[in-house]
Amino acid sequence: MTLSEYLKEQGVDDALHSIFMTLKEAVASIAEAIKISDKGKAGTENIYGEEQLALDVLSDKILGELFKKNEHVGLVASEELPDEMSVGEGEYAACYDPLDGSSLADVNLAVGTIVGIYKTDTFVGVKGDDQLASMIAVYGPSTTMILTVKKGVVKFQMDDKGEFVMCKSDIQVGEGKMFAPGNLRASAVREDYLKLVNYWMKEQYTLRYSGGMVPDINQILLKGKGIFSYPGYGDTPDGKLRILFECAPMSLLMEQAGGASTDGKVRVLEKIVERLDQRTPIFIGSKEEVKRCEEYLG
Ligand code: P6P
Repeated sequence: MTLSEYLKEQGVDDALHSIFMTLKEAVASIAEAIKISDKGKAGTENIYGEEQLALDVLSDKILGELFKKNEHVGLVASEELPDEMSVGEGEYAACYDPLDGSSLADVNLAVGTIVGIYKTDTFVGVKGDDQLASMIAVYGPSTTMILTVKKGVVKFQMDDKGEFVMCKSDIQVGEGKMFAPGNLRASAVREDYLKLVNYWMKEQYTLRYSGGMVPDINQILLKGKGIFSYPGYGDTPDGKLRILFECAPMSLLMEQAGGASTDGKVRVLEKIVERLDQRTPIFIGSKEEVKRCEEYLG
């Protein structure tokens, strides 16, 4: 079953179907760009002061231009741009991290694209629960998309003709001993995080942390188990991961797959986005593991 056939079978409206066709084209182009493009620096910085790579800028350009051409998309926001941008009269809005973990591309590790779709005329004031759909694309040995239109979670793989064919339906996340402990440096000053990481180690959990949130969450979704943690500490109490561009789209996928995602206290999907760059600590994965994080990090 192709992506288009799946979306039609789910009764997705023409506009959302069209937006996913745009995403399919963008993911295929970004996958090609990663293979052939310069992995060097763009000589620019994003609004977070993070050095942009040529690939960051190129991926952002690919998505921006394709969304501009889609009559249903009226608003976009990108992690690589300073603010949200009107791109037409469409009712739908797309927010994205065009190439999350891009610095991993120059050491040939998997990277990804993260997209959330809303029906809104501004992202200020939305919460992740308002998303109509979300998607992650992983550029690894193969190019894949995992997505939800809030009717469960499915995976598609790009074939040699650029078509996306379903390879896993009804993705479910249960329990299991696998952990992806982000921001481990926080355990040097946060006794509670040190205790939590020690628990996972003492219980002989399998460590699976790549430094790329997309492949790390992709792994938890596909293995059907595990926990990804990224706490804050010191002068970054909310960590580094953005609600709008990273945490909300991933949290929708995880909850739709039967997992959970909180900031240590409340569901990430309930958190109101007051600023586009707003960050949040995140504990996402198997339900019982998220509960354990909340107990340890109360
Ligand atoms: P750290 C990549 O830069 C990213 O935004 C996420 O993809 C990843 O999970 C996190 O940052 C890694 O952060 O602090 O381990 O480098």
